[in-house]
Amino acid sequence: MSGLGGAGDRITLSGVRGRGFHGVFEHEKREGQEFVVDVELAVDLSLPGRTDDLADTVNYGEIGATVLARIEGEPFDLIERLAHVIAEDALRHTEVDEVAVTVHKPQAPVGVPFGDVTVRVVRRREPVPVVIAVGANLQRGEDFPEDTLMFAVGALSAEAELEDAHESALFDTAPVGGPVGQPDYVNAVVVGMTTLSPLSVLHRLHAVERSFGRTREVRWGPRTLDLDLVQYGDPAAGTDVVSAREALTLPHPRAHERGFVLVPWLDADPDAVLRVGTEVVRVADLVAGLDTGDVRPRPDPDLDEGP
Ligand code: PH2
Ligand code: MG
Ligand code: MG
Repeated sequence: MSGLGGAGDRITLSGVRGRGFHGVFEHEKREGQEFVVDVELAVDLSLPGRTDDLADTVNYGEIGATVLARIEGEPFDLIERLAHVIAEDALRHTEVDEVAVTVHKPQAPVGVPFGDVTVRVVRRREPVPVVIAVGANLQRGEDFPEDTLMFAVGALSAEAELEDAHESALFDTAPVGGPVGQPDYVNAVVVGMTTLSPLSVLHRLHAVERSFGRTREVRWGPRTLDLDLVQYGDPAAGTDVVSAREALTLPHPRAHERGFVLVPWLDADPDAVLRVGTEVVRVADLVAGLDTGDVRPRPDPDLDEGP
């Protein structure tokens, strides 16, 4: 379980101080006073722990600068509001799963001798839809690719904390790219809602891949399990995340031209839309414009095949 309630990874920056003009009273807006802010971020730190690369984590210097800008910026009546906007700023970082912000106002006009007054808010992301493409074309021990796929779909919903998850039918697909002669793939798409950050979803997918024996091999080569994050958020509502970072490329740069992603996705969600550059297009329209002869629904094993 991620988040500030559990035992997960954290980045904490405390005691960021500056002069602000927040307060209900006219003299507070005129003269200003000191505000002190603590920020606690729930962030999966396993990747930067391995890579030693600042690009894989949240730069606490950046957090500090935005906090100070909020302290010194537009005056609010309430420190509740100041804490809220600082929390929203923090959640814009694609690594942050949850944030707690404490605002101290030690010189507040309380009317009695006092030590400190604080508000603390804890904020998670609003649930957003995610689209995950699943593929396999190697047998894993006793398990055929279609078995691996079915197990993986179950593990995925739990691991990526998906709500309302549902999956497409399975499709047999001809390999696209990679070494010649690799076996056909079985592909499916899972859609669901998550409150995890985009980067956490990606890390959870890699964890599921590893737990199914996947090691990182040749690009586009055969694999026991491949989980790709196709889209995070809803482009129709403008909540989708667009990212060109090496560690997180969103939306998936080739999804719009891949029948083995689009056909199962349409099966899972007939109303699906995908951002392609600056446009938001219906997956149904993309599928209609493709030659999908290489993407065949698998015969449903539950269907009676007759005498
Ligand atoms: N995945 C690839 C490369 N090629 N071809 C098909 N048909 N299905 C896949 O899932 C697939 C592929 C790289 O991830
Ligand atoms: Mg892939
Ligand atoms: Mg992949």
